[in-house]
Amino acid sequence: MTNPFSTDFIAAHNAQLSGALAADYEALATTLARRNIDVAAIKEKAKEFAVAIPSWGVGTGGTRFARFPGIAEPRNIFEKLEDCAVIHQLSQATPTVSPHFPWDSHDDMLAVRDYADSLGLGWDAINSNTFQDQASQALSYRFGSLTHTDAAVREQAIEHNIDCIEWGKVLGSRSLTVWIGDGANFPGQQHFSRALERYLDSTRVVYDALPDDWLMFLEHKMFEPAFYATVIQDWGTNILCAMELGDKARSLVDLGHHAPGENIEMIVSRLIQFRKLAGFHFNDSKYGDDDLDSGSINPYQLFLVFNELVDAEHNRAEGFAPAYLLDQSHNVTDPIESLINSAEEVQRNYVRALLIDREALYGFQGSNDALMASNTLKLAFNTDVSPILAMARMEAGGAIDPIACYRAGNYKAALVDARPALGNTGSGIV
Ligand code: PSV
Ligand code: MN
Repeated sequence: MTNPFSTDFIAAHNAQLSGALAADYEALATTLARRNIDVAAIKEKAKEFAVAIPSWGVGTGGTRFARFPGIAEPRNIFEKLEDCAVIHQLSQATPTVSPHFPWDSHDDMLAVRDYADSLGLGWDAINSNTFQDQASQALSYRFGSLTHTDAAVREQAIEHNIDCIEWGKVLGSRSLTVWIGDGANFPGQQHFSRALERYLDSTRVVYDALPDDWLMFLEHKMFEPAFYATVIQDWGTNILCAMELGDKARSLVDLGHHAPGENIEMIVSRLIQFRKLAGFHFNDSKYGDDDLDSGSINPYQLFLVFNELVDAEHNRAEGFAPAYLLDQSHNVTDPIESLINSAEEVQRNYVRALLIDREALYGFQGSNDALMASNTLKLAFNTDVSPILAMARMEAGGAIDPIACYRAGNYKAALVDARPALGNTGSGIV
């Protein structure tokens, strides 16, 4: 592996920027002190923040029409881990990887775990995939998987999820995320309640196979690949299923899986209130499940989501420990750069939400001062917390300017020969 990002390399890069950073950080500390906020305490919280990298996110994504691969794409789980390690080294915000099976399958999962260990990476939620057919599989998921009308197809999908749990045990994961593409493309095609009953019957078997200390994350999505109706279409169906299954089942919120304009932060609040929030697949969207970089389209929405999360932290909501994961598709950027940027954007909105004067907000809510309640949020959102993020990163061993440092390392250019093109330029999801 060619990894130019040694501690010395990063430190030398930081040396050019640390003087300006110290000045910016001090100026921000003064501003925040006037608001009774201790910048050092916020910086420590920033250091504790982590978001998992989706293994599928380090390859170039594609739309239904085309894929334009970048150079030196990772070709297997080992190379994906190498790219994830670079992202974490520079950002110091992404210590874990969320793998997707069978995309990341390998004969020797112990070797995969050892390799991640050697790179300083851990594991987050395992993802199953019964939304595509694999060359080796006996029965097709064309008309569904866990909800298929044919019991044999359902059994095959259940088995795959149980295999995922086994692989996850080897890696040291503690959660399984289940997203299915099952649904209908035509009105009348599917009996809604029978399909949902089949889903519950299938997921109950998977749920029962979970180790005691594991959680099952159910993921909803209102459309695609089924364009008329999906079986687990929204957070309502999701939480009903999670309640049916039991304590270990929670609802995962992928920001792109809702109707345009939906109040996602309110969904988050409801899931927290009923102790059913699994966590997030962070990304951004303009029209649908666009899987764009986090914070690139609607950063205020991301901030409002974190307002709810920090509120729960503040009030010490029982059992509150959501999983933070990215789930993006990078079509025109180097995925490493997009993931570094996105991790920072998610962290940025967490830190901004920490700046909200919560007691003042509760006061304005109580006195129905709508304008000042909104302004209280805006004051935090409009604060440029970049110096806190950069200082936290530098102190943790990361780069003050991770994108500039990454570009200075010429990482991908140096890997072109070692990682020849896959030749897959067709359409396709990741
Ligand atoms: C589906 O659109 C999804 O959001 C699910 O999380 C999948 O596992 C992921 O994308 C990867 O394609
Ligand atoms: Mn997702």
